[in-house]
Amino acid sequence: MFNLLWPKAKKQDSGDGSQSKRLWLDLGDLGDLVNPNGPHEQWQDHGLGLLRTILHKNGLMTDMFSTRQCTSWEEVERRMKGYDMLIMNVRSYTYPVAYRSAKIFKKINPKGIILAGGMHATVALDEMLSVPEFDKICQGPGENVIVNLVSNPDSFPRVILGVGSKSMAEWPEIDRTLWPKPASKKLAKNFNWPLEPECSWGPPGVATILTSRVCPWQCVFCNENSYIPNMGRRPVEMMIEELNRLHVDHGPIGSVVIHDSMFFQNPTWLEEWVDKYPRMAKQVWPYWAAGRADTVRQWPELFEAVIRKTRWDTVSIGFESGSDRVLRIINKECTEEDNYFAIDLLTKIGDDMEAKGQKAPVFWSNIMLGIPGETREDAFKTMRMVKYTKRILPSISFYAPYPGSALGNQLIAEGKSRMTKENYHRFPDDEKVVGIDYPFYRELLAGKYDAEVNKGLVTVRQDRKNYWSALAKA
Ligand code: B12
Ligand code: SF4
Repeated sequence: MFNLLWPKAKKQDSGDGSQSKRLWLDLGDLGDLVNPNGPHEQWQDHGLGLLRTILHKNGLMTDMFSTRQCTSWEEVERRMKGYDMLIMNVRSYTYPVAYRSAKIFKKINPKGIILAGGMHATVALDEMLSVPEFDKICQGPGENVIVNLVSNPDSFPRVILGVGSKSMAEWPEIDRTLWPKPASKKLAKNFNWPLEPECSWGPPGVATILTSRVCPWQCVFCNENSYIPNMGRRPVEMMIEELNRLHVDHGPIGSVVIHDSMFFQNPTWLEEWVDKYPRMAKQVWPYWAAGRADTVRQWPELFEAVIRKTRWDTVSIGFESGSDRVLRIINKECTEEDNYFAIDLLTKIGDDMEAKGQKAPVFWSNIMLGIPGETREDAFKTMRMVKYTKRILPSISFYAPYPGSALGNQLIAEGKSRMTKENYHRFPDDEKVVGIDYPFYRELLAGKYDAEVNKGLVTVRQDRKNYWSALAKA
């Protein structure tokens, strides 16, 4: 099937990977594959994996290294020497690194060409157009354009509209050995490359995988919808076969992370998953995957079946806020009631499983603070919801105005975004929006307002006082 979709291009003069003049640069903060800042910084890029797999299957070899494997910009510069093509998957959060890398590449390889694609090219084209170093900028999906673009870049205009597959069934399995390796002995020890390291969601080695692309909702802080046209989901059996193969070739797999933005959608697919995963997988590996509170409420029996029968042990839900006012501001299309319904249901299921000696599922609970328009009382309600949740791994972030999202675009236009091309990169307590009372939020997380938060609580299930360490990059 693969060759029909991506007709073989003639093998280029680059020969094998080691002599290749084409470089794919994996992007991320310096040092994150040496001595990482946190577990999620080590995860691999499926866009890079997919497109390099397609290129290599078509005889277009690329060398690759990661800025995450380097500890200085001098090292990046040294490793970039002698290439005539640089390819990058640019997301907004890696844009500063891509920008700097492009400048260095052109400085040392002035005749070289730079091909950039990825989320940021789609949502912030103007920003990338203003940087002359980006020779070709591809918006949207790249799987059906990458071969021609890399073989013959001069035949394309500067801005290219990408071409995607109709369904993820058409994607080849990623050759994971094309991903960057951990670059220190210490990190390599528990990394399980080309699987990925564990991050407290399940046992190592971790296999990350995608079953669906693009979420149909339109939360105003998220730019998912502005990005890739909807496409068919990866068939259940294909996904199980891939996991089985990974287990044999690179395993053992300890747990799986399903990186879909929205896993708990499309009941027909989920029913098939409930039926086949426990029967066909070499092991029923526990996994992390994302849902929404309203779909849990819409299909509670299905939710329960997925949890119990397929070991959906870490349930990521974008609760975002415990206040209807804020949920409306962000067009979450979920209510406080939906959130509490999902929390109560998982608690009930977890209590029952624990009583039977099984491991109870836990929420990976995504929470945002500092949304424009949020009042102190709204924020108290959100922390109240967090404290009410019995089994929770809280992931709290200060709202970040990403380009391409409705709210992000508006705040950027109003001059209220503090994210710049030198610093999209947000550390947990970075101040991202003008006019937000960040000192208040810091005190809230440090427990200073616990009396107010606890006041409205029927059941305090978390006696944790300080949520500072739950603050994640955003
Ligand atoms: C998995 C994932 C993660 C993982 C792993 C990230 C990683 N290392 O890859 C984790 C959990 C770590 C993560 C974290 C975050 N993420 Co994230 N993540 C995703 C997710 C769900 C899937 C990414 C993916 O693999 N997609 C599938 C691949 C195949 O697509 P792709 O990489 O875009 O590549 C395609 C095209 O872009 C194009 N392409 C790419 N490169 C090139 C190059 C050329 C030359 C061409 C022609 C084409 C091309 O072709 C590819 C195939 O179609 C996306 C949502 C999404 N649907 O993409 C969000 C997403 C990328 N994440 C996002 C955000 C905001 C974050 C966080 C900041 C969230 C947070 N609040 O913490 C953090 C930041 C992490 C950090 N390091 O700082 C945003 C990015 C917004 C933006 N404008 O860039 C997205 C789009 C979600 C969203 N809708 O808001 N994320
Ligand atoms: S925040 Fe989640 S539910 Fe909302 S549009 Fe983005 S991926 Fe979908």
